[in-house]
Amino acid sequence: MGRLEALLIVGFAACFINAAEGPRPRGVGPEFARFYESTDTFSCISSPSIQLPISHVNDDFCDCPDGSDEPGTSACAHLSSLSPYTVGAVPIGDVNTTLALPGYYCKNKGHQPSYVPFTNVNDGVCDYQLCCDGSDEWAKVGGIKCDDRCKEIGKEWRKLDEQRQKSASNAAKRRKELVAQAAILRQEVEVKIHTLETEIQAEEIKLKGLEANLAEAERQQRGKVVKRPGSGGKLSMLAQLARDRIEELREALIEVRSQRDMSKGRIAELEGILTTFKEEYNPNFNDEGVKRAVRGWEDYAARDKPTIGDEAHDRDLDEIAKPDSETGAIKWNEWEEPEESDVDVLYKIEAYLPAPFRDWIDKKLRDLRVLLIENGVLAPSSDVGSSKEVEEARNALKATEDSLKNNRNQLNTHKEDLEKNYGADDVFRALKDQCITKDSGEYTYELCWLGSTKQISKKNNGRTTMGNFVSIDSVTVDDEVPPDGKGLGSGVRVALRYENGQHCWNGPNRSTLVVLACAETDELWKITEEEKCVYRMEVGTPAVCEVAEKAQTLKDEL
Ligand code: MAN
Repeated sequence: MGRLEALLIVGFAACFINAAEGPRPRGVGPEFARFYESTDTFSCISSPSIQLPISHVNDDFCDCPDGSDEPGTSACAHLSSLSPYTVGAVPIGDVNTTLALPGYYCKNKGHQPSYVPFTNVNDGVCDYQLCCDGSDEWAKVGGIKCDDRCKEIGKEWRKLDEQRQKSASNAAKRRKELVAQAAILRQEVEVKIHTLETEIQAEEIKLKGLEANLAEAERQQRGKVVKRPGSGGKLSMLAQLARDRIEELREALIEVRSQRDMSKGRIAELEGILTTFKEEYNPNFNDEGVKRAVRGWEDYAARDKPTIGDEAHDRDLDEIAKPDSETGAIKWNEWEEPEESDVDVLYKIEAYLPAPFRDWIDKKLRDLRVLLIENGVLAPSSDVGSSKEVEEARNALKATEDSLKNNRNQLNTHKEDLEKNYGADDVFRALKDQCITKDSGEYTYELCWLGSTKQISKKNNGRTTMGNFVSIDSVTVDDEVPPDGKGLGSGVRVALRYENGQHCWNGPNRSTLVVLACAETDELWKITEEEKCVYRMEVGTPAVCEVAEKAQTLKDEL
């Protein structure tokens, strides 16, 4: 709208005062009313030394360097950073030329009051979004008439606002639950650390004992008299020898019997052949060799035949060939004495001593032998390490060492975990490893909290890692929030960085920036591939609700 034209329309009348709101000129919000109280002069807000007659307020001519004399017109709109003709923020000497007012104040009765940029005042367009009462077009430039729609807009807004508030309160409640869950999980880690520390302490003490045990067992082993493994006293040795010998004979008997049976069969076969031969040969044929053979056979057949293995004899042999363990003929175990001590072998004096004294002597003699070996007087036993005691001591030590190592590793892992950044109030601890998904195009996208992001092909189910969680960060965004509220809005937002995903052909390793905004439930709203293999996920979650509020408050304070 032309400046002169506006001047004509506005005239002095533009200075109309809204009686219901108290005496303040058009376009002035209540928080600035005090600057406009005088009825004769007006002092520019940022430069009070510049004083104007009251008639200059809203006369559609920009007098004050900060535009404060034109709260209800667009005369000073050129000072706004939104204006293409901005001269604002350009200091003229000491004078501040930044707009002193946030905009044109729309009272919006029945809805929320708000400020409209000065550039929008009397521009011939109804700005119902900010000025539902239509007062921004009070001059009716070009015949435009903006009806007051605050009643309906306010009603709709209140309905939505109620939903928003309900949703925000649910989200805040959910966040509280997450924080409480996270606190329990943290406590569990702390308890684990405490338990592990106690276990480790006990194991360290135990280890020292076991090391000493092993050293002593090895020391004793070095001092042992070397004996044939398994040997005991003389009687025991004799029993062992007899047992072995009998076993040898038993096996030989079975073998001889089997050979006898075979020979018996062959003799019967041969006798059958010769019997037939004698019956069938031709005596008229004068063959001296044949006649001699027949005579020999007749002599053989006439002799008393020895009995080779009649049934009774065979039964006896069967009995004899049975092992002692089966027949119980000799109970060898009863003849085998427990292993004798080294002292038994060295000296037999203990046989005459009472048991406790004998043990004492035994120990002393062992110690003496060890001492002699350690001082090079006696040669050590060559089979150190083979005794049951050493083996057991070594196994016990190894088991405790392994357990200690494992416990120390676990302790470190838990301690590191407590140091990790899980976001404000540790909240992401409660979400860790949970995943959410969204279908988009040819893929299903997956976000696992503090885990990885993935692209899953709908065609072949192939999974491509788009990044592994690295850090919690924050980014500044400036997005419109869609009517369903599933958008980032504007301000500082918590962001999770996922890097080092699968390598992209002819490109970088895949990475994802996950930007979070407050929502009632965890939901993947939008996935974009900003550059080749560089992804961005916009995600709603209650986990950041208070954080969003805090960030916003901080921003406002700044
Ligand atoms: C796959 C997907 C895409 C990516 C290309 C790069 O098709 O991971 O997101 O752009 O590989 O070759």
